[in-house]
Amino acid sequence: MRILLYNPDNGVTRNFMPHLWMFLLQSLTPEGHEVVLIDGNAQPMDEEGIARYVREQNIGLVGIGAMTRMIAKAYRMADAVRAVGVKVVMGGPHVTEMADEALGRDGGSRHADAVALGEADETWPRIVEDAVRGTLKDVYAPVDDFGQERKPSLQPYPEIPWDKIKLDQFNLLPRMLHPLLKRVGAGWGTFRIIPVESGRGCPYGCEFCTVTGFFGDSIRFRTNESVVNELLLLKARARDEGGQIAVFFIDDNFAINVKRTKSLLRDIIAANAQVHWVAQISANLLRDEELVDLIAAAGGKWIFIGMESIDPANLADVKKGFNKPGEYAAVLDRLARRNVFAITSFIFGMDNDTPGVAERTLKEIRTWPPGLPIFGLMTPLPATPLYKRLEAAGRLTRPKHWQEFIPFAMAHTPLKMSIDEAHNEVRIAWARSYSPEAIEKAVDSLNHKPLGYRINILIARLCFRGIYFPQMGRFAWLKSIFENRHTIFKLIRQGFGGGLHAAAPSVASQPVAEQQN
Ligand code: B12
Ligand code: SF4
Repeated sequence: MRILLYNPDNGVTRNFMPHLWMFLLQSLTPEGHEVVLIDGNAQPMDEEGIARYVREQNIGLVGIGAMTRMIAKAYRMADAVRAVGVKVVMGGPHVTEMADEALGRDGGSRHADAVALGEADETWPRIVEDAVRGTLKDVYAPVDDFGQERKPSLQPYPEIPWDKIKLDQFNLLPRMLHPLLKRVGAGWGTFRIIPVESGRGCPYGCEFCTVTGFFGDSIRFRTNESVVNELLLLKARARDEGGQIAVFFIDDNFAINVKRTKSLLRDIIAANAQVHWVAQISANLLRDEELVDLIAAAGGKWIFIGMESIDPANLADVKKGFNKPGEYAAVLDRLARRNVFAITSFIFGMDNDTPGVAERTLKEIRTWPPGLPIFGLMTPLPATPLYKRLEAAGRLTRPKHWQEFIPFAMAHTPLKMSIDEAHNEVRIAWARSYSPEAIEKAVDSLNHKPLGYRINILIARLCFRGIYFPQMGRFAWLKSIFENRHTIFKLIRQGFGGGLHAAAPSVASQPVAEQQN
């Protein structure tokens, strides 16, 4: 059977990396079937397009995975596939919580023939076999023989054949940057960010988050060896094709067990398996100097930190009191001293937020080393404790907000400001953080570092700007490049002035050096 795994786009932002679930399920598909992957972020497709594809390519089963944010599109695509008589199975965090919605048991129309609840590593092979036999069930739950929920072990972990998978659609380098990047060194034909997981689960249970409910509060890890081998495979691929590969460790808290993280990082270093990587780590775990030393030595370049708020009352409200705003600056300095920078994520519209929260937050951020701040709005995702609390209090203004996804729009009223005020705060935060002046300042603040770091932060800022300001088309990109021309020309002048080759390997250039070893 030919199986299509499809991940919809949200129509607003482009994901910068493919989704791991597709590669994982592809690797877990029983032999004898062919699996095709389409990520709507890289290959945009509409309902007509998917129906045609399924017919022309003789697809026998379509698997669709989606976050809440893309679920409306996912349902429309599923409907189009079912309309041509092909079965659809859906999985992922949204339908796990809203299986009745997907199956049309809540009074709405049916979108999926089957739903895979939770982690599907062990149920997927069964789903495929049932689909072949024509005996698909409505619901597949990860349970043992006694009906008890079973979380798949990550030992063993399937080998994802990164050396063979076609990744053309995920090259992130715009052509217009080629002349500048060529100056950085050979090996810049492609640049891809690949998702890798080293463990699953998070015990913290923050109120707005689905992770503890979905993956559980006990953490399961892959073996160090399996992670190291995956990195070596990716590194070899980048070398063979004269390109760059960076890794996003998608673990929700990569250092949740510090002892184990240190041992993994030591093994990565010992195997010379360093690639540049990003990981999510909560601020409280970054107090450990030795951990940060190892992060830097093992290739860590960007750490995503869910700071959420600079207000301890807000943090306590959402059960994230382990975040201590008083130590944010020290944590970021500790990282920056090792040339590791942070993606700092904030949520506005929390219950203790008042108008002016954006500028108050930005004032703090301006005292930190340059990084990539991102701002979102408090969103009640289905089945989270936050959703339940707001629903019980009658505060949800759009209880089924996912049925009509609007980016950066609240679905409940915060306590101390209006919805419009919250929207305005997010707009201010993005506009002031990603204005050409702010970008120039961030780039200039790294003047004492090698040029590669400055190029890196410029490109990253231009890309991150697109999370809020529509930047999907060529024209939008050209406009953004025009607005930032001073900073871009400054770097080009420095690059062609010879400064670049004198520079030590940097965020941007180091993998080239490593990969040529
Ligand atoms: C990496 C990641 C991202 C990446 C993008 C996704 C990518 N390209 O990988 C980035 C950083 C860009 C991102 C952004 C956002 N993310 Co995010 N992200 C994650 C993260 C950390 C890992 C995803 C992952 O690969 N997991 C590992 C795989 C193996 O698990 P999985 O995807 O769930 O797949 C398993 C099952 O669900 C199932 N399955 C999944 N799909 C399918 C399909 C079929 C057919 C079947 C049978 C089974 C199946 O089988 C898989 C194997 O067991 C998750 C948290 C988490 N731990 O999952 C959050 C998570 C998915 N993100 C979330 C959110 C909210 C967001 C944002 C909206 C945040 C924000 N406020 O801006 C944005 C939106 C992005 C967008 N473009 O629309 C939520 C989604 C909750 C929800 N109900 O939708 C999660 C769960 C985290 C959370 N805090 O709750 N994210
Ligand atoms: S927000 Fe992060 S730390 Fe909190 S429960 Fe979710 S994954 Fe864990």
